Amino acid sequence: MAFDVVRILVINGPNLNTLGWRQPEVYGHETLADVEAMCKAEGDRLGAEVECFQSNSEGQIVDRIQSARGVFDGIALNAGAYTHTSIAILDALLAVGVPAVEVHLSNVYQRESFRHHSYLSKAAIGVIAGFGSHSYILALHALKHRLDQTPSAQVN
Ligand code: DHK
Repeated sequence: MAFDVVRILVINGPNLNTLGWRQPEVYGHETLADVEAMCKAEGDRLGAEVECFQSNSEGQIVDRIQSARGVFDGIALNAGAYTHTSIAILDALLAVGVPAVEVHLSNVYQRESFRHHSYLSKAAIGVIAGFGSHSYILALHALKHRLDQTPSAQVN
């Protein structure tokens, strides 16, 4: 679906509301509000309207992904620990067909082995991990680039 202004939904999952004080050596010192403000500012630079959503609840994340259909052109998703467990979020991404980039602050491949598998990568156009809050900025650029190449990227 093509829009004059590209609309990107940034979704953060469980425990990402604790950014700033949660394991700062892993996740950095910026708060979720800082990250969301960075995403909106980068969206302005890119000519993209960025909306942000966070939930600790798997069902609410599924609901938000479903409601993106026909409204958003792209999704940047850090599903937190649900990345490694949630077939429901995978199914929601596959159902809506909105191009999604999987985002992680940390380099999950340097961490515990249970973080090495993602259920969501199958539905993502790409994965960005390990750049701290800059991972989100890279995801916005990747989505904008993809959407500029294929304005009708939504597939169903
Ligand atoms: C965030 C989480 O909350 C973890 O459960 C993931 C991810 C990694 C991140 O790096 O942003 O394993």
